[in-house]
Amino acid sequence: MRLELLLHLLALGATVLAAWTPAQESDAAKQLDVMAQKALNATLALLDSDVAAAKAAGLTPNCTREKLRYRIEFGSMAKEDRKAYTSAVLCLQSKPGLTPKSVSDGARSRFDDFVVTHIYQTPYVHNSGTFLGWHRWYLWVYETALRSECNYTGLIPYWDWSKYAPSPQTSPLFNGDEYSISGNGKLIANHAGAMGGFIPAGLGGGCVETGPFKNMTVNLGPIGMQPVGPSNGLGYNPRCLKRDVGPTVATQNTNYTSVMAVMKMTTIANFQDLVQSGGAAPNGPMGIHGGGHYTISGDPGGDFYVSPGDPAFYLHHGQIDRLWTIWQMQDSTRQYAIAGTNTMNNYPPSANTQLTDVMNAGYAGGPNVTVHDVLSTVRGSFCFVYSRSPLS
Ligand SMILES: *[C@@H]1O[C@H](CO)[C@@H](O)[C@H](O)[C@H]1NC(C)=O
Ligand SMILES: *[C@@H]1O[C@H](CO)[C@@H](O)[C@H](O)[C@H]1NC(C)=O
Ligand SMILES: *[C@@H]1O[C@H](CO)[C@@H](O)[C@H](O)[C@H]1NC(C)=O
Ligand SMILES: *[C@@H]1O[C@H](CO)[C@@H](O)[C@H](O)[C@H]1NC(C)=O
Ligand SMILES: *[C@@H]1O[C@H](CO)[C@@H](O)[C@H](O)[C@H]1NC(C)=O
Ligand SMILES: *[C@@H]1O[C@H](CO)[C@@H](O)[C@H](O)[C@H]1NC(C)=O
Ligand SMILES: [Cu+2]
Repeated sequence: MRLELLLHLLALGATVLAAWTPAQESDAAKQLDVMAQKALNATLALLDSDVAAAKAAGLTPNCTREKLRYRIEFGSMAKEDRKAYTSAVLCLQSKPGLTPKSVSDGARSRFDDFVVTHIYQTPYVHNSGTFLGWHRWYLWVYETALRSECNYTGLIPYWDWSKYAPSPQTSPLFNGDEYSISGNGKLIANHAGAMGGFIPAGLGGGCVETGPFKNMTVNLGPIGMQPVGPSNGLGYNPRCLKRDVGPTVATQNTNYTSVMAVMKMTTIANFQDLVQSGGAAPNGPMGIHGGGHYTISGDPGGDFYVSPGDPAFYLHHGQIDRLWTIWQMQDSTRQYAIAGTNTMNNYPPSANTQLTDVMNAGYAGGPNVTVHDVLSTVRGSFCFVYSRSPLS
């Protein structure tokens, strides 16, 4: 995919971007808030009608207003709640994994089970018809593991990239205090950015030495970066967590203007394409998805396959999922809309994704689910909505 991204960047290189001012940023932020409010209202209305229909049929509804839970923006969570979240992730990293040695002999923990699953499924769940749905399911299985195996009582938080785009390294996520998800990597002077310098460098590049994950060992990979780890990246390769957080990628690819350009798409095909790549101006060539990933960068954060090995992954994908939810709830025809095929960029050529196609999260856990099962956050196994703060 490295070559594909390169070709994509070259194709878009000639695109002349308009000069966007901070005023446009605040306009875009307001538009997004209105969309989010509309989505929340529509979700609650859907929930109410489902509950009424279940009761009328003599059934017990799975999700109700009383059971509904909120995934909250990380910086808006109380400090002790942020700490409870990272403590639960550390717990998952300390528990023995379920992945057989034959599947990955490098996995060492329950946390690593998730990394292995992502490695195996990468060619099917990116630039494909299951990108959004599979990652929603994967996050939910992770959240469920934190709750059922590590006594976590909250939900996974999300990272509102745009809010912190001018300075992600000092945001509540990456400032390195005990309530963060650990700080930036140690600054390496004159280091190159990701993809051999193709991606602009951030303000770190070295090992993470502050915050809850400062002692964390990364066991798997690399795969999408050089040098590839033993057993094609599935072997044991203990090393420090590296990050290269900085404002360059964030301001150019994940600001409110970039996000709103995506949110204005009217078909699921255009929406998921623009999330994952430039597609059209004014969004940057790597898309808001690549933008969040390359704002973290480093190892394994900048690795297409192994990126869930950085705990920041799950907050980034929480925001992707949140934006999809908001987009879905603007119009009832979007709820069950899917597009795309079952392989990355349809290579090798594959069938169109169907609502009845089955997905799973491998040894990370959870049952098999259909694509249809994951298209509403208040149906099936789910009962959550995204919210800026604990109160709204
Ligand atoms: C959402 O619902 C609230 C409360 O019913 C209402 O005040 C608000 O105008 C609605 N917002 C949108 C964008 O529909
Ligand atoms: C979770 O709580 C139960 C009951 O209090 C306790 O037995 C168990 O050790 C806790 N597990 C973890 C991982 O803290
Ligand atoms: C990191 O490991 C050192 C040495 O084992 C220990 O003293 C320290 O408390 C650990 N820090 C964190 C944040 O876990
Ligand atoms: C926001 O991102 C767009 C690309 O999506 C870029 O052209 C613009 O300069 C950015 N705005 C700010 C204020 O950084
Ligand atoms: C999921 O389906 C596969 C076949 O596609 C099967 O091998 C596996 O056992 C199923 N897993 C669960 C948890 O039901
Ligand atoms: C509750 O969820 C289960 C599993 O997803 C499903 O089979 C069942 O139909 C749901 N019940 C209602 C009332 O929606
Ligand atoms: Cu992924």
